[in-house]
Parts: sequence; structure tokens; C-alpha cells
Amino acid sequence: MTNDLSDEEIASEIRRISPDVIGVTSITPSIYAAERILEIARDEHPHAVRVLGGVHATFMYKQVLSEAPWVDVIVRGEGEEIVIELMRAIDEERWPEDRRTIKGIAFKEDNQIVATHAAATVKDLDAIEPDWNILEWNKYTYVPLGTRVAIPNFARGCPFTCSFCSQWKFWRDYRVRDPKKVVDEIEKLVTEHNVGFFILADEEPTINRKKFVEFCNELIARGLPDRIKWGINTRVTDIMRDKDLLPLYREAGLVHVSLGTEAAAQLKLDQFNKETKVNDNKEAIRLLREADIFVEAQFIVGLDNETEETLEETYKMAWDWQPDLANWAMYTPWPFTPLFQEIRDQVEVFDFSKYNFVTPIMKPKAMTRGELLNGVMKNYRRFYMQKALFHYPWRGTGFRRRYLLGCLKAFLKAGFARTFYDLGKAGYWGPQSKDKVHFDFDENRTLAEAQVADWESAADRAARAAERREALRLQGKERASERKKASAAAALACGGSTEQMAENA
Ligand code: B12
Ligand code: SF4
Repeated sequence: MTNDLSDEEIASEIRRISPDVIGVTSITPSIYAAERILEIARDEHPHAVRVLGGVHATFMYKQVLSEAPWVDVIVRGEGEEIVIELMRAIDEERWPEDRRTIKGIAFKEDNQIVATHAAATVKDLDAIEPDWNILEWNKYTYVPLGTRVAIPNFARGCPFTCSFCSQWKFWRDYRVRDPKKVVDEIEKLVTEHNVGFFILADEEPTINRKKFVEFCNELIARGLPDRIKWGINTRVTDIMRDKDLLPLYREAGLVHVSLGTEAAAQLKLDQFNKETKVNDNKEAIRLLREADIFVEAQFIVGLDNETEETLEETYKMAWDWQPDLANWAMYTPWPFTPLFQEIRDQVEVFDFSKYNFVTPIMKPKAMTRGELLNGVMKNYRRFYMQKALFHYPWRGTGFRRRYLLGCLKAFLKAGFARTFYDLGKAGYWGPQSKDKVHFDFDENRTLAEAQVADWESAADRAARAAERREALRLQGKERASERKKASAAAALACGGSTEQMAENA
């Protein structure tokens, strides 16, 4: 992704390095590219073991191993511990014979697809130390500030279970690192690599408030906020909970929060199982702005019931809430999510290379895909045009103004320079082209089932425990009512009433 290498360049790199093992990552939109790299590896360097990892391969291993039989092994879930076992087996020449003894992998054996027992999640995140030295740092720039950027990890997982999201299921349980160790890592990024901005890779870094506050205090104690600023994704509910702590977060250098506001209508938030309220979205945005933290509101659009009116509503809502930035993502039906299971009959496109939050994968009942895209682009145009003219240049003088203008520059670079997911290639050049947009979906791509049954998350366990508690409660209630009936009957039998107990009671 960083170097945009051609197949030939990849082939020549593989020949140059001549590795024993080749590993590739895969999120859903990159799956075909990942498969292709391993295909090149097979042709160029057939003796290397070809390994695939990442969220898509984890849940879609049957489809991947069927359509790309040159993939030797898929590592499912978190790779750090599994890969050590895999490497040992390869190194000690126990591969492939011993593969059934390694937990958390999938492979093809005698034309059968085999998945070993799921491995546990990495319990001691502090034992993992990323090697930041291997990056070519001049290629990683945070455009809004023109500084080097890194994406370290503070916590993994999310305790919520939003129906459209693939992440809570993937990470399974919530774990957080020792805040001091994370700050050690950030300090090194600043001093050794001149990094000026970091984004936490986490789904929800703030849920463990105590650790997050420790993290902020440690950054402040080491004087790092003068040298590095940072951003996170998090939930509206955490911002409401932490309203008194927002000044501390800002002091620690947190300048950008991307909020999963998702929808302008409560019905949609409930459908997403978001466990938030529309009014809370507005309040969380206000609180962040008050604390001088840039806030980005994320909307998900493009479900079956989307119309021009509902898109307009999200725009009005965005304008009313006044976040600094707004983002309209197309609903993307990852096959391993609960919402996909509900609406699978409506999904027609299984060309995963287009599953990128920008291309409309779903066609709403009352709109064409071109109209949907145009509605979204209209929201972007209006929102950023007004912000650019009336807000960004006039908001504050120092950092705030520089940052907002930087964000605008990044947005323009990606959007109007048409690198924004090849909208130009799809023939989208503005409203006049909305009826001529061609997404060129590969129609030969068909759905295969996701393999989620053996992948138990903490939320699944909690749901099962709640079901058990509910069943016990109902049983208890039933028994109590039986006892009540029996004692009433006994009272009747003793003649304490006007009528006698029925024979068969
Ligand atoms: C940072 C980030 C980005 C950065 C990436 C910068 C960079 N170069 O690192 C940017 C902004 C560029 C980006 C872009 C996109 N992203 Co992004 N991104 C993330 C984010 C927030 C963190 C990624 C990360 O570092 N994770 C931490 C690492 C440790 O996790 P990991 O990559 O999954 O790796 C672990 C395992 O999967 C496994 N593993 C992974 N690969 C391999 C390979 C081998 C060989 C092995 C053994 C194991 C293994 O082991 C690893 C360690 O445990 C994730 C969400 C998340 N928390 O993961 C979304 C996420 C990955 N992004 C997503 C998407 C959709 C996109 C975009 C399409 C969005 C867009 N329209 O721009 C593009 C696609 C880019 C592309 N062409 O591939 C989705 C993917 C969903 C899915 N089901 O596939 C995610 C999950 C977010 C979401 N909302 O759901 N992204
Ligand atoms: S809160 Fe965010 S990460 Fe957690 S399940 Fe919902 S969308 Fe996914």
C-alpha cells in the first residue's frame, strides 16, 4: 500500500530477499491483492512457506483457501504467538507434518480444509514490542500537520457488539497494556524517529478510564505533549462519562477524536446495536469542542431504507451538531458481522476489493448506487465548503487554525484530487455524472459463508451467561408460581375456601 509496487517489482523483491517464509496481511478490501502477492511468491520462489493473516482471512478461510490454493497456511486472529509456533515448526523441519498440533491455523490437506482449534488471545500485551526500526519513516506523513505519523496500540478489543462492526468479534476480549510501557514506546518514536503525531490503533482506548488517565498523566509527566500530538477513535458514551477529564486528555496532547456517532435517527442506532442516544452524540461533540479537541463525526449511510431525505437529515444533523469534521461512510456488509446475517438477502455484490467504506455496496430500495454516492458527495461538498469559508480560517490563531486548515488540505488532496477510492475511475465527476457511474463490480465473485462459530468473544460469553441467568430466573419464577398454586390448592383442600379443589388439580 505504501509503495504501490507493481507485480513485477514484488516479484523482483521476493527474488532479492529469497525468504524462507512470506507473510501477508488481509483486510477485506485487500484480500485479492494479498492472494495475488502469494501467487507471485509461489511462481517466483516456490519453496518459501506462504502465510496469510488478518481479519478477512481469519473468518473467510474456507473461501480464501478454495480460491487461492497456493496459500499454505492462514493464521487466524492475533498473530504474535501463533507465528512463533509456526516458525519453530518450519525451522525444525516439522512443517507441514506437525501442522495439526498448532492452534489457530487453517490449511488445505488432501483437498479438505482443516482449521485447528482457535488459539487464545494474547494475554500479555506488554510482552509484545513492535520493531519500529524497520519502517522507511520518510514515507509516513500525517498530512494535516506535515509531520511523521505512527499507529501504536494501547488496548485491543471492544466490549460492545455493534451489529455492523467486525472488530469486537475479531479481538474477542478487551485487554489493555501497561500505560507506562506505551509511553516508553511513544517516547522512542519521538526521540528516535522524530514522530510528531500518533493515532492509537485501538477500537476503544478510553473504556478503561483508570489506565487511560494513567497514560495521559505519564505523557504529561515526561513533557511529551509539547513534542507529539495524537488522535483516537472512541465512543460517545465514554466522552459523556469523562466530561470532566477532557481538559486532562487535551493537556496530554489528545487533539483529535473520531466519534462513532453513526446515525441521525435513533431507530438506526438501535438497529446498529450501538447502545447510544442521538442526543448524546450532539452533547459529546459539544463537550469535545469545549475542551478544544477536534471532533470528527462518523455517519454510516447506504442501508436499504436510505433515501435522499434521510441523507439530507444526516447532513442537517451534522451541521447542527457542528463537529469540526464529518465523515459519511457507506455501510459495508462484512460477511462475518451480525447485521450481514440479518440482511444477507439484500447483498448483491461480493467483489470484496470494493468493500472500502466509499463504494456503495448496497443498493437502497429507493435510490441507485450513483444517486447514493452523489448524495454523500453532496453532503461532503456542502459541509466542507461552508467550513472552509466560514469556520476554519477564522477559528483561533495558533494550533487550532493550523490543524483545521491542514485537515482541509488532506481532505481536498484525497477527495478532489480523485484519489478518494478512484471515484474518477468509476466515472463520478459530480452531480451531472451520477447516472453514468460504473462501479465495475466483478460479478463472478460470490458469497461464501464466514467461519465464526468457533470464534467466541467475551461478548458472546456474556450473552450466553445472560441467557443462562434469564433461563434460571424464568425457571425460578415458574417454580415459585407452582409452589404458590400448590399452597393455594392445599389451602383449598383444607377447606379454607368456599369451593373444593378439583379432583385432578
Ligand atoms: C490504522 C488503520 C488504517 C491506516 C493504516 C495505516 C498503516 N499503514 O498502518 C489507514 C488510515 C491507511 C487505513 C486505511 C484503510 N482502512 Co483501516 N484501519 C486501521 C486500524 C484503525 C488499525 C490497524 C492496526 O494497526 N491494527 C493493529 C494490528 C496489530 O492489528 P492487525 O492489523 O489486525 O494485525 C493482527 C492480526 O490481524 C494478525 N495479522 C494481521 N496480518 C497478519 C499477517 C500474518 C502473516 C500473520 C501471521 C498475522 C497477521 O496479527 C496481527 C497482530 O495480532 C484498523 C482497526 C484495528 N483496530 O485493527 C482499521 C481497519 C483495518 N481499516 C479498515 C478499512 C476498511 C480501511 C480502508 C478501506 C478505509 C478507507 N476507505 O480508507 C482503508 C484500506 C487501506 C488498504 N488499502 O488496505 C477496516 C477493515 C475492516 C475489514 N473487515 O476488513 C478496519 C478493521 C476498521 C473498521 N472500521 O472496521 N486503515
Ligand atoms: S463501539 Fe466501535 S469497535 Fe466497538 S463494536 Fe461498536 S463500532 Fe465496533
